[in-house]
Amino acid sequence: MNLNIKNEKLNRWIKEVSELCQPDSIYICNGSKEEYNQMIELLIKNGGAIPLKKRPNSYLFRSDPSDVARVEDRTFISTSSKEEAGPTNNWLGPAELKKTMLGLYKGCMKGRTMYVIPFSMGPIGSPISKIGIEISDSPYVVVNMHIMTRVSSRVLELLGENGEFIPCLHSIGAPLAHGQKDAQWPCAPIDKKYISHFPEENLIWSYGSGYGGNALLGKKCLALRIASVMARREGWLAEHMLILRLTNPEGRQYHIAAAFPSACGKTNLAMMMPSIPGWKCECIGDDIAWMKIGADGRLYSINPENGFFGVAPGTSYSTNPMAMDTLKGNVIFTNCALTDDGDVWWEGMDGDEPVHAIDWKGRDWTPESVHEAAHPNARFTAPASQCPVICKDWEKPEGVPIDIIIFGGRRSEVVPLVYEAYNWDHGVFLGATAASETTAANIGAVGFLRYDPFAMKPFCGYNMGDYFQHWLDMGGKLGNKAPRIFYVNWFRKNSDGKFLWPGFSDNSRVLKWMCQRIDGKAGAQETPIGLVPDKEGIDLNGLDIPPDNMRELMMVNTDEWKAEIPNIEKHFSIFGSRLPERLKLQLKEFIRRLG
Ligand code: TSX
Ligand code: MN
Repeated sequence: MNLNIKNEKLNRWIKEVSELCQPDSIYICNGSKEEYNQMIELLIKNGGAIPLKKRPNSYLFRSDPSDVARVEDRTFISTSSKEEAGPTNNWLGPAELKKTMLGLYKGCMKGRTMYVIPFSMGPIGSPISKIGIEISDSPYVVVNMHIMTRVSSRVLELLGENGEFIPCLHSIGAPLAHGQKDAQWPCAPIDKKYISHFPEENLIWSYGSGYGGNALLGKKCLALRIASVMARREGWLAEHMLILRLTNPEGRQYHIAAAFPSACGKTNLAMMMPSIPGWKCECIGDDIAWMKIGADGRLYSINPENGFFGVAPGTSYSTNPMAMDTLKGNVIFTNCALTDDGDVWWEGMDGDEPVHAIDWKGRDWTPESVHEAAHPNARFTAPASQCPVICKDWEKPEGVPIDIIIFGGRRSEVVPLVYEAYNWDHGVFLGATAASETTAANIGAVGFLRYDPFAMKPFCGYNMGDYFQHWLDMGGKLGNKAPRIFYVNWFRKNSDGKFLWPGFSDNSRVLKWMCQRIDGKAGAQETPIGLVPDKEGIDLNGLDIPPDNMRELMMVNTDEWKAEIPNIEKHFSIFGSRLPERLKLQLKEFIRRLG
């Protein structure tokens, strides 16, 4: 077997995996358009891809009903000691986990082609980028990786003979016997699914699922879980953050990175169109930020991804027009509904519901149906380059300098629209205590407060206590060049249960206040929780919002915050001795300020 690959480690790994998984054939991907089209043709013939008449070069897939989301219960951080994985991760020892998974991988690609996918997270050749090689038996994974990462033979060239890469092994876990008819979405049952990370050897093993973050291993597995460990080792940050550039009417640019738990509208904010005249917003990324300290001592960020893997339901011209325009062609849709005229549809799209559609399970659907037409976690995979407001500098190898870091969550009560941290350590405290109320988009009970520190709970590849310490250490290195840290809540409600803040485009007013804070042009009031805008702080020009609403939005009720303290203490207690002293001090000072 001569695959014409110069990298010895890669050759050895391909040989090892093919002997283990026993595929019928091996194909090395080059990332070309022709390859994409060939793969799509194959998927139309055998893989359930439905071409969409209404959108050029766009296809709909329907997953198995058991394989519709990331599987956090089946996600493992496999370090030598459980302590290293920490209290927020599932842990299994490497020896045990590898033994189990080797058993599953044995012969798992029989009857299938094994694809070798060389990809770069970040612009190819950027000093912040990392190279991964995904081996997968799913052509659906290949086409999605083409959009979400930079798949290219140039990656293999860059690797050379001795270059380092992150091996990402993926199988759907559904070997085919001779003559056996393939399923439309082959995958393994839930108890056989494993999404495993071996951070001590920069290794990812995924088995049994073909969906999203379980299978497109460059995203959550590499760019967050493995990268977070590398980032601590190497002194940088791998974060679950959107990145945007805001430009004021004078042309001054501000770069913002923001972390929110799921169902808070991260993609909507990343592509937001400001409602205040003269301000411009451009998207750099909607999900992941890799941030390194540059030669000038500032924090520079790249988006390691090449596309958007966004939740479709709720996306519309009113919530996110720039996303809608991104989706006009060259898109893969998964688990959306199919309309009679050959387009996709989902709940929350603009206009009238279709009178008839085919739902995500392939059944007839009408507005009278009791089931949803699209799965709530239905997705689009679209090239970032197609976003009308993609920033011209989004692929700059050195990244953009971050001025502002935002944390946030969905809280119907207690938390004001916006406040600023007193200093870096206080900002880390805000990130570490970020919490959100669950919605129908989450699993489990609705309206229940869930702590999701830095929006990284499902994505931190090591002990989260150590992760907090790493953030504190980064503050020390950044000194007075550190970005300023803010906390936002777009979701506060009045006593009638109505949202107090219009959100969406009007969030630009909140971002403007942050920019003016940076420039020393906006005042703030000291409160026990942090710095809140002055009465005239937020630009409300052209917005019809009653002064009483603004008062309610900004209100800091000391008694309500005192009631949060036991929850924060309980949340912190799980980190035991790994909880940094500096965070304990922040909690103590917060309690003191509350009086
Ligand atoms: O994404 C949201 N953002 C950020 C936008 C840049 N959403 C959607 C969240 C689900 C993913 C929001 N929902 C936001 C928001 O700022 N705010 C709200 C709550 C809200 C919803 C509707 C209205 C106002 C607030 N107004 C009307 O329905 C007219
Ligand atoms: Mn995400």
